[in-house]
Amino acid sequence: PPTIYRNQYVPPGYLVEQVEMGFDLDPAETRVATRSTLVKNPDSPERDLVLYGHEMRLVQIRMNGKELTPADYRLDGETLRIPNAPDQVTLEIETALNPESNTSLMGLYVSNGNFFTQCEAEGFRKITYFPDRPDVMAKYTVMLRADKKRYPVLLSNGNLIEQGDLGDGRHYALWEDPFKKPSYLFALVAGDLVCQEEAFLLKDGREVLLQVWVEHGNLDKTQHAMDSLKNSIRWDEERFNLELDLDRFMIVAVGDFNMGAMENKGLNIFNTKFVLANPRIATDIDYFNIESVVGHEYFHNWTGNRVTCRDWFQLSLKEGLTVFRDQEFSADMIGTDSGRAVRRIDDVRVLRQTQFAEDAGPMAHPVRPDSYIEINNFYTVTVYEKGSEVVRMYQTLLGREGFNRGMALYFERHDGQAVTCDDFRAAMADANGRDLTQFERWYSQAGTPHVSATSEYDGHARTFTLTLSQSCPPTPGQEKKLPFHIPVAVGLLDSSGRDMPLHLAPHGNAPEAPTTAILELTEERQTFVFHEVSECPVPSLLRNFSAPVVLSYEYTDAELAFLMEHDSDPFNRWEAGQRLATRRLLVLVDKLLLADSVAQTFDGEDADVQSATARVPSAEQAALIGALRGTLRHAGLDPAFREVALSLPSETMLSEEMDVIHPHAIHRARLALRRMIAEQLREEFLETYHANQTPGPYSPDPQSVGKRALKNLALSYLCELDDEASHELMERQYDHATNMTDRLAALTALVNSRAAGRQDRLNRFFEEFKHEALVIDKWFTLQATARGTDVAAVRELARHPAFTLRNPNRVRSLVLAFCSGNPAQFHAPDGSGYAFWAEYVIALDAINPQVAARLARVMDRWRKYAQPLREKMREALERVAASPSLSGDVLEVISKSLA
Ligand code: HT7
Ligand code: ZN
Repeated sequence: PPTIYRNQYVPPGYLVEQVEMGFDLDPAETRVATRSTLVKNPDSPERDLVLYGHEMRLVQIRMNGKELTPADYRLDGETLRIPNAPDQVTLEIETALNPESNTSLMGLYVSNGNFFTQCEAEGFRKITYFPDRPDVMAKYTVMLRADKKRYPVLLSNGNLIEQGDLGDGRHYALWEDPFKKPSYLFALVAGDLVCQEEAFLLKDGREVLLQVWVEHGNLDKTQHAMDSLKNSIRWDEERFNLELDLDRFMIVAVGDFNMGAMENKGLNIFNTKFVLANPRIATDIDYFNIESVVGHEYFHNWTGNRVTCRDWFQLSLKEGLTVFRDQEFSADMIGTDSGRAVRRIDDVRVLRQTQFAEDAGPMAHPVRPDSYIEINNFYTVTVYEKGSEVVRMYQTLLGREGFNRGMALYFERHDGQAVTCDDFRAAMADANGRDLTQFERWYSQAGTPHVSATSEYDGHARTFTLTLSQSCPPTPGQEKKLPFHIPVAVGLLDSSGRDMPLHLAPHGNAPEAPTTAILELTEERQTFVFHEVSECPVPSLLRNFSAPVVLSYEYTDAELAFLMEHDSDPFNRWEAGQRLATRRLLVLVDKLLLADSVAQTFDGEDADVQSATARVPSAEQAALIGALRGTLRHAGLDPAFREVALSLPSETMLSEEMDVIHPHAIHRARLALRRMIAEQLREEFLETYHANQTPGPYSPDPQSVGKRALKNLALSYLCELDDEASHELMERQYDHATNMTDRLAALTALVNSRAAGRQDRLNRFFEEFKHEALVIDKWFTLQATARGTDVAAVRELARHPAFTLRNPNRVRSLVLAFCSGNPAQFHAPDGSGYAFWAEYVIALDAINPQVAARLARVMDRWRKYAQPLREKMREALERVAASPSLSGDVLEVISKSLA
C-alpha cells in the first residue's frame, strides 16, 4: 500500500454543496442512491473529479443526467477519476453493499441484527463513491427505507423531517442535517431499539430533545449516560460558551465497535462499554469512563464537527483538543483540588505508560504526523494524549483566560471550515499577542524531551539558581531535534515544608509573590535565578506535570520523602512517592538479576525471590514503607489520593525505566515489594479496609468512589499475604458485594490467590452474568491478567464458547489483555506467548484489520527486551510478516517494527 505524505496536500478539485442519499436497507444487499451537486474548486490545481470507493459494487454512475461508462472514468484501486468534468456537476451514483458480511466494522455493517455505520476515517467510501476527505464539507439529506418490523427505528444525522409507511411492510424516515459536514461524520442506525429521552433546556432558553438508544432489556442502564450528556452540555456552555446547535441529540449504543465512540453530527454512536451502566454490572471506573467518553463525543460537536480537520494529518487538531476538554470536564465534575489531582495523576500515568513508550518505539510519530500508510493506525496515544498535553501547555502558558480568548478567536475565524493545527496555534497566539512560533515544534518533532535540572544555593546572595537543559532522543526519520518551548512549573519549599514566595528579579518584595512560577525553557540550556531565598530550599519541579517531558533532578531519598509529605502540589507529592518506590524496585530488580535467579524463579518458586530479597526490609525499604504508612494514616488526605499514592508503579512503567527489559525480574521484584509492604502495614491496611466501607445504596459520587478504591487497594495488599484471614476477607466481600466494583475487586484478588473458594466463585460469576456481554468481558480479562494464567490457560479460555474473534470488546478482553496486561506470562521464555500473539494477529487480520493492527502493536518494544526474548519476539514478528495477504493496517505496524 502507498505511503501518504502531509506535504503533498492538494485541495480537492471539486467541492460538494449538497448530498441526497436514499438507502434501501437489507442485510444481504443494501442499495444506496446518492445524488450530489459539485462545483469546481477555483483554489485547486487538481483538474479531475476524484472520488473514492471500495468493497462495494458500483451499479450505476450518471453525470449531469448522462450515464457514464468505464471509458468515461479511470478506476485505480480505491480512486475513481473523471477527467474533463464540467464546472458544475450533478452526480448520481448507485451502489450495492453487503452489510452482513462486513466484519471490519467500517462503513455500513450489521451488529446483532441492527444496522450501524462507522465512517471515520475513511468508511464512507465503503458506502458510496465520494470525495471522502475531511476538507469536503456538504449538507446532507438522507432517506432511509427498511422493513418496519425488523427495523422499527430509523435514525440519521440532524433533524427528522418526515416518516411514514411505504405499504409493503416497509417504512421510511427522512432526515436533514442543517450543518455542512465532512463525510466522516455521516451516520445511520436502523434496528429494533428503545430509548430513554428527556427534554433539556439550554442556556439560551431553547428546548432540545436528548435520547439514548439501546437494545431491548437495557433501558435500566442508560441513566448515567443521560446524566453525563446533560452535564457535558452544561459544562460546555459555562466553560467555553459553546451551545448545542441542534434540536435533537442522540446517542446509540452498539455491541460491536472498533473504538470507544464516534461523534457523528447529532447521532453519536457508542461502544456499549461507554453507555451501559448500573451498579450490578458496572464498576466505578466504568461510571467514570462513561462520563468522560460521553463528554468527549459531545465536545467534538464544536471541536471536530463545527471546525474540522483539513486532512487526517491534522487529526490532533480535534482529538488532542477534545481530550483536553474531556479531561478538564472530568476534573471540574469532581470539583475538589485533591480530586483534580487524582484525575491528573491518572492521565499522566496513561501518558507515561503508553505514550512515552510509543514515542520511544518504532511507531513514534509527531502529534501531527508527516506520513502514514493506514490512517486507522494513527488514532494513537500520541495524537490523543500527547496532543492533549500540547493543548494544556497553551493554557499553562497563557492562563485560563488567555486560553479561552484563543478558543473564542479560533471559532470566530474558522466556524464551518476544515483547518490545520497551525490555524489553532495562530488563534492562540493572536488572541494573546504572543509569539508561539517555536511552540510549533511540539507538533512537528516526535520523541519525549528530557529536561535535566541542577541547582545551586548561595546563602550570601540569598539566591537559588536553577539550570535547566533539554534534549530529545532521535526517533525514526528524525535524528536531530531543535529545542522545544517548555513550560516548567516550579515551587520552592522551605525547611518546614511551606512554599516560599518566588521572586525572579532581585529585590523582589511584592507582598503577593506567587508560590509557583512558570519558567519558559526555550533554549538547550537556561539558567533561572530566584532571589530573596532565605534558606536552601527543596525544589518542586514540573508541578502538576506542566509539560510532557521526562524530568531528572538528583533528589536524595530524604528530599523525596520530604516532598511526599509536604509539597503543596498534590501531583508532585504523588510523584515523589513514585520516584522513591521506583528506586527501591529497580534496586530489587538488579539484585534479582545479580543473583541470577530469574530463570529459576520463573517457574513460580518463591523461595529464590525470598533469598534474593531478604524478608526483613533494608533501611531504604523501611524508609519507603514508613512514608507509605504516613500516607495511609493521614486522615487529612482524600481516600482517592491515598489510593494512588499507595499504588506502586506498574510493571510496564518499570520496563520503561530500564535500558534492557527483564519482565520476570520486574514482576518478581514488584511482587516482593508488595508482599513486604503488606506484611509491614498489615494492621494499617486492615484498619483502612474497615474504615472505608460504603454502606447503603451504591453511588458513583467522588467520595464513595475514593473510599471504595482505597478499601479495595487495602484488600489487594492484604491478599498478598495469601493467608486464611485474607481468603476469608475476599470471599466475604465477594459474597456480600452489592455492586460490581466490590465484587470484581474481590474476585480479582481471589483469582490471584490460593483461596479454596476461587474457582467456585469464578464459575458462579459466569453463570450469573452470562447474558451481560460487558460483564463477561470482565470475566475474561480478570483471568487473562491473573498471575497464574499461562499461555496454555489463555488458549483454553479462547476455546470457551463465549469467546469470539468477531467482537472487538471480547478480543480486547482476552487476547489483548493477556498480551499487554500479563507481561510475566506473555514473555514466557519458550516464546509460546509470542506464538499465541502471532496466531491471533493473523487470524484477526482476516476479520478486522483495525483491531488486528492494535494487537500487533504489543510487540513495539521488542528491541528493548533481554535475550533470548528479543530473538523470539523477532521470530514471531517475522512469522506475521511472512503471512500472505496481510492488511495494510497490520503490514504498516509489523514492517515499521522490523525496520
Ligand atoms: N473520532 C472517533 C474516532 C473513531 C474511529 C476511528 C477509526 C475507526 C473507528 C473509529 N471509531 C471512532 C473517536 C473519538 O475520538 O471520539
Ligand atoms: Zn475524539
